[in-house]
Amino acid sequence: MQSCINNLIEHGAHLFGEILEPEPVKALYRDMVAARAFDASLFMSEAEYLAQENHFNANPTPAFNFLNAFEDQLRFIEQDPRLQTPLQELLGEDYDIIIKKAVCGVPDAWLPGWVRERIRDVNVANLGPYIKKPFRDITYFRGIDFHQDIIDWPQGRVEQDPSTFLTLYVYLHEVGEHDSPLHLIPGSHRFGATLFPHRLEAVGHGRWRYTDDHGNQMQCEDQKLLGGPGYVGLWHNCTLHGTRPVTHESEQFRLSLRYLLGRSKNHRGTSAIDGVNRTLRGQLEPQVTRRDLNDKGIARIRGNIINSEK
Ligand SMILES: O=C(O)CCC(=O)C(=O)O
Ligand SMILES: [Fe+2]
Repeated sequence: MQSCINNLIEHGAHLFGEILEPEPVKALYRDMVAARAFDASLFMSEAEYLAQENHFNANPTPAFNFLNAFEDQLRFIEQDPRLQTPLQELLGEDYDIIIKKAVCGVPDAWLPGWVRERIRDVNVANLGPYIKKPFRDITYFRGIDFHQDIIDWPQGRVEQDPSTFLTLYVYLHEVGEHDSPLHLIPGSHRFGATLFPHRLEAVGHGRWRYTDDHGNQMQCEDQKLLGGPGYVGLWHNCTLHGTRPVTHESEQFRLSLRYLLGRSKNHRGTSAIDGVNRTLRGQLEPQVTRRDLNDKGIARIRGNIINSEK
């Protein structure tokens, strides 16, 4: 447990590795895959897409959520003491699941031509706005540029304190190089929250120069999270991470679990996350987190840093 807290302080992440029992993870994966047609039929027609007012509300919520049908099968993960114990230490015994969702990495072969054209070079290729409404209870990505998970939580969105939020990611099947694995930048949390798109310059293979909003710089390296069913990673909400799209060499789409955990608003006193946060310099309660969207939630800044590696 101490190693989990120390790793969050040192690296902004703790990688549990393949700690979950593979059999129930594989069964969950099989059942999830069987519950939906994961293919091109998820997408709207272009006419339907154009009839939408804006790009908001294209993500799962606690109530409208594919995972709600799998509550029983998720319990062994959520109640695993090797996860619960450090999380309780970090966030308090009564920590909240702010949101849990299934995340799907979409292969190119599913994309209608008109969608491909529209998302070319968009750095947050959240495909939600292109997906038929009933299927938006999963988040669909075609890679997402380096970001901090605090991006979704500028001040005032929720009752809980977003500076306590941690992301827990679970792989449900083998995730290799070509399957859109997470790329994490250890140490990047130390600048606290910075504005998206982040100032990251490729300086070599997997190496980056990261500049915060005040001109401070650090050299860092990204780390690919490769692993099989039951692999778990946990990261701070200021740790930079992203994904590249599923490649043509991949034989599958990626389906993973993503939990956002936070300290409950009723929690009294402090918990270990406060100690982690005290070691960081920079903003932990940003008022603004991004400058890439217009007032309809549509990308106005293009370009994609994670795909620019030298
Ligand atoms: O699964 C992905 O492609 C990226 C997921 C991610 O970073 C997130 O859900 O915050
Ligand atoms: Fe993320």
